[in-house]
Amino acid sequence: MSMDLSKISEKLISGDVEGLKQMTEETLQTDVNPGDILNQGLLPGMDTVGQRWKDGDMFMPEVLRCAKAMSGAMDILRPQLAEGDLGNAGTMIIGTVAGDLHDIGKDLAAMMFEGAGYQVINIGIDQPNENFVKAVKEHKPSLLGMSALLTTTMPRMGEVINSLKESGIRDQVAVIIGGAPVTEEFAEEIGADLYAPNAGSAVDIAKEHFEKKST
Ligand code: B1M
Repeated sequence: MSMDLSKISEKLISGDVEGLKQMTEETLQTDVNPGDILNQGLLPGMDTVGQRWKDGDMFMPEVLRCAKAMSGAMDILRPQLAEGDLGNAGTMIIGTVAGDLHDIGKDLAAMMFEGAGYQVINIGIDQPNENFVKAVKEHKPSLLGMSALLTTTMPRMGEVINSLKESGIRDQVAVIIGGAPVTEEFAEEIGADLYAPNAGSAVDIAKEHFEKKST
C-alpha cells in the first residue's frame, strides 16, 4: 500500500501536536517504512516551517508548536528507526553557556537541527565550559552549537573555543553560535566558524559551511 506522506507534513505544519502523534502511530501500523515517515513526511514539513518563519509568514508561537509536534512524532519514531534513517547530517552538541538559564532559542535551534537529520545531543542550560569540551571529546560531533542570551555570559563562548584549542580538538568540530546579543562580528572575534541570527537559518548556514568544505 502506498501512502501519501504529505499528510504528515501538513499535520506538522498545522502544529497539531496530538494529531501528528496519532497520525505517526497509525502510519507506523501500515507497511510504511519509518525512515520514509521521517524523510518524506516530517523533514519536508519542518523545511516548510523553517522557510515560512524566515519569510515572516509564521510567528514564534506557531513555530514552537510545530517544533513540539516534530519532537512528539520523533519520540514515537526514534525507537523504530534504523540508525541510518536518522539522516547522515552528523552529530551535533548544543547547549547554553555557563551562568545562562535561557533555553527557548537553544531548544528551537536544537529542534531545527534534529528536523534536518542531525543527531542532536542537547546538553542543556548553564553548562560549564568543560562540559562542552567533554561532550566534543566523547561524541565527536561535526557541529558544536552554543547559545547565550546575556551580554555577561557571551564571553564563555570564546573560552570554550580556547579550551577546544588547548585540548587539540578545535579542528575536529565546526562551532556555531547564536542568541539575541550575539553578532557576526562577535563570532569572528572569538573564532567561531558560524553565526546564526535565528534558529531557522542556522541549519542552512551549517549546510552551506559543510558543502563549501567538501568542495
Ligand atoms: Co531573561 N533576559 N533574564 N529571562 N529574557 C533577556 C535575554 C533580556 C534581553 C531581557 C531584557 O532585559 N530586555 C535580558 C538580557 C540583557 C542583556 O544581557 N543584554 C535578560 C535578563 C537581564 C535576565 C535576568 C538577568 C533577569 C533577572 O533575573 N534580573 C535573568 C538571568 C537568568 C540567567 O540566565 N542567569 C533572566 C531570566 C529569564 C527567565 C528565566 C525569566 C526567562 C528564560 C526562560 C527560558 O529560557 N526557559 C527569560 C526570558 C524569557 C527572556 C526574554 C524575555 C525572552 C528570551 C527568549 O526566550 N526569546 C529576553 C528578552 C528578549 O530576548 N526579547 C530576556 C525567544 C527566543 C526564541 O529567542 O533566545 O533570542 P532567542 O533565540 C533566537 C535567536 O537568538 C537564535 O534563534 C532563536 C530563534 O530565532 N538562537 C540561536 C538562540 N540560540 C541559538 C543557537 C544557535 C543558533 C541560533 O546555534 C547554536
